[in-house]
Amino acid sequence: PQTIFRKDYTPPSYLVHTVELGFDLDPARTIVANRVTLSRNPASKSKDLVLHGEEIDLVALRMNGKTLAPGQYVLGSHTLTIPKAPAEVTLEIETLCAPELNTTLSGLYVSNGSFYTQCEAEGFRRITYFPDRPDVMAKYTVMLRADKQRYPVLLSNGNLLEQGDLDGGRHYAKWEDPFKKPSYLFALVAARLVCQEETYTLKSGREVLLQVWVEEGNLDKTDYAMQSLKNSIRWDEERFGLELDLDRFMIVAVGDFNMGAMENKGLNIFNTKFVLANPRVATDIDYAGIEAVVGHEYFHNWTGNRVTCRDWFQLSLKEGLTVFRDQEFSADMIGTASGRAVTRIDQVRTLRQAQFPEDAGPMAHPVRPDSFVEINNFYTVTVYEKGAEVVRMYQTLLGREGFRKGMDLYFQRHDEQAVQCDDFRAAMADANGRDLAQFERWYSQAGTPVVTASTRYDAAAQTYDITLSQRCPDTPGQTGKLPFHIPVAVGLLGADGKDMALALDGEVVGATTAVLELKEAEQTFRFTSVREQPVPSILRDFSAPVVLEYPYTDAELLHLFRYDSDAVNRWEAGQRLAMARLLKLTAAVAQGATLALDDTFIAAQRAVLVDETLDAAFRELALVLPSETIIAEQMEVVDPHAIHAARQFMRRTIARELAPELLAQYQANQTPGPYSPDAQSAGKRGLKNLALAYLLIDPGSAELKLAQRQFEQATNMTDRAAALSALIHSGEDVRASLQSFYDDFAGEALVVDKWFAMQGAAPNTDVAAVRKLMQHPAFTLKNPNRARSLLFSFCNANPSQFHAKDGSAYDFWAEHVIALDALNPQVAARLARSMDRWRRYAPALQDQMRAALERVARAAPLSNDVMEVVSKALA
Ligand code: HT7
Ligand code: ZN
Repeated sequence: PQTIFRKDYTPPSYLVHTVELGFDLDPARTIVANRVTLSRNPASKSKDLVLHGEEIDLVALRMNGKTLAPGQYVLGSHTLTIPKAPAEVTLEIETLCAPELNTTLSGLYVSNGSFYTQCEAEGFRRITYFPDRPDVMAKYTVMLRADKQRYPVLLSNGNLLEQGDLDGGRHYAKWEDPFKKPSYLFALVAARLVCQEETYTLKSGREVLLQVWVEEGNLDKTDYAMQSLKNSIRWDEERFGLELDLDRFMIVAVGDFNMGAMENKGLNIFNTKFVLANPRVATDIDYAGIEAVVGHEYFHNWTGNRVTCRDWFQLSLKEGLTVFRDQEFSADMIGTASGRAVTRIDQVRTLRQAQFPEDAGPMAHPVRPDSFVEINNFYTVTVYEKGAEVVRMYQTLLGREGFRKGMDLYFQRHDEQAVQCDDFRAAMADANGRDLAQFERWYSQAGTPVVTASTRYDAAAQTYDITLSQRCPDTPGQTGKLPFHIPVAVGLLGADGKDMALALDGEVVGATTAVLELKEAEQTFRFTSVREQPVPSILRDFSAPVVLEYPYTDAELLHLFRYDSDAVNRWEAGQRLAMARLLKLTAAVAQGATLALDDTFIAAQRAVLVDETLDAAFRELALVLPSETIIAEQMEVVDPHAIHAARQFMRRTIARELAPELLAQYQANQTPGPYSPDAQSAGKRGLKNLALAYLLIDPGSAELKLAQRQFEQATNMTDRAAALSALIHSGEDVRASLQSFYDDFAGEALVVDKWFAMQGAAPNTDVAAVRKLMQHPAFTLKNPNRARSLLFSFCNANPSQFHAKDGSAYDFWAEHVIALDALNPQVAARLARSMDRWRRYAPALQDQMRAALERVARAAPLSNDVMEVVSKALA
């Protein structure tokens, strides 16, 4: 396969002005007529007009009114080229495709008998021949024709111009999008759907129509998505002064979808998982996900659609920025400072769980990658989540107002343009009169920087020096990294636990947190007028996506865990206390030594658990131990079985020592009355269900009864699923409960996904049990949500079974990467990533993992998607 390099970018040879698309929709044989006007791009040297096309049959091709003979164009396997085309061109292209055979879910496909599209990144070329690249922006008009009975709803981007009946039981709808857009934002839906709709008044007084389209039977699950959409519209007006630019905004839910959702202009298409919710079927986490994803796709309307990417290497320009915006939106929706902190802690956990490992593995890449084989492999936690951290650092460095000025300038300069990450950085710098040249390295250098701190208190001079140094590990293709520009937020705690007033080199800071700007390999910062030896709280609010090394003593960590006013670092102190012990326990398991946990740690956990001044949500987070994946990242040689045993020992000890307090919290955090997904109630349920999970680690009959009662009497899915999960993890025979859960929810696909996922992730589910579950009539590899629910949860969330010593789960993985690849390469390539960290495992496991990777690499045919992942893993 061919590698594409960022440095090889050349402007398109032709620019497109208008696109008129006509669809005669038929599952087996859809005819697409495409009339497109283009002119030669003065910025290009080439006169060859190159169009992309894949898996489509060319039926007719006319240029400026004349049919082109085969000698006048070159039809390659993925391109159609018209050499030396005239300066002004009108092309008329007719093609055929077979949506019902399209299992890749890219391009035009059929899901549950209806038509949907997915064009990002390169799906439009599976619909028609076109210069399918994001820097070609054009105005689209779309005519849809289809059988009226089977497809009563015909939707596309923008505004509905007209609709009516045709002969033969068919009907049509004509849509026009008033804005220029790249082809990846094109969408159509032809389906049997119903909608919840509302007229909404923007701050300017303009009225817009909002619609949420779902399959019949799901109209009782659209309220939260609609409310989230309205909240998103209002938030973007208030926080960024950005107004919805269309008269109509539609969300459509589809059951077969490769990712979370897609921001097509005016016609967002969503995975049902991020639309459908009512208390019976959706958990608190589902509700939070819906709010975040609805916000995310809506915010793309400006960050992504109005201003888009010049090329796919710039993906984080829209994705990092839009994730940051959705994170801020969710935090603002909670409203309280402690609620914001809880959302921030969740973001840090995601980074450590998924992004740090990616940044240290064979697929490591900069936020703005330099090369790729398959762009779909680069919709990654690095581009999204680390990209969001990079955007957040602008706000940390420039303040909220400075950040807003930068955003305003960005839109002023680049509206309706396709631009680069550098343009965003320039807007931030220019709007604030700042030099952000060094900040560029966050986009160009992969790897997680390590910041090491050391401190020195001089009692006589009343100074406190913090020396920060930085280094960044080598990553594939990148060695010898240069220093980053890192904002390090620092506070100093006194012996009374209070924040000290801060002065830096004699200058009063005016806040109890100072943002130190680390730009050199090593720098010392001097706090003055420091009257006592402080405990430093470094990297407050996780001010940069780095690993912080500081030789904290237990006493210092306990102090921070008890007092830090920065909730993120308060939580972090608890995680450090736990991690140090988990690593020792893991070593002890491996050596067969006796395991023990100190009373100090238990006492600290107890203190947080019962501290009623803290939000329940924070207490829950503080009590969740670092995951097995995060522990593994701390080890030179990973022994998944020792990690599992050590963590289980710690959980069991906490459960035993804190049993009365856990039971009391279980009872105190009940949420009687009608279900509400608000943060406070969700936090209480979270803490209560964490307590339940602990109580069920070594359950007696009383605990089992408690869980069984919650399972049977729950009035919402959060509590029901939590009870079932606790029962599964208890190791008791829960077949009857599993069956009754399935029987109750067999008609709810998203709940059946949960049912598979819970079993896939349970430490007593081995590969044989997974194979058996795959025989269940409800299981299919064809539906990505279902495949993810069982296979991904087993391969990614069940490390002690996935790394079974006989290697049987690795064989299972190889078999299913290959099987999935034949259906859906994007989903297969995601599963292939489960082996990324294989070189860190003990030799016996490594050998078997390599063999499994080689088996996949040898398989033929193999998609570019999977080939890129496994060959980079083996390189
Ligand atoms: N921008 C969207 C990306 C997306 C996507 C990419 C590749 C293949 C399928 C896809 N579905 C959606 C989603 C987003 O970030 O908003
Ligand atoms: Zn996005």
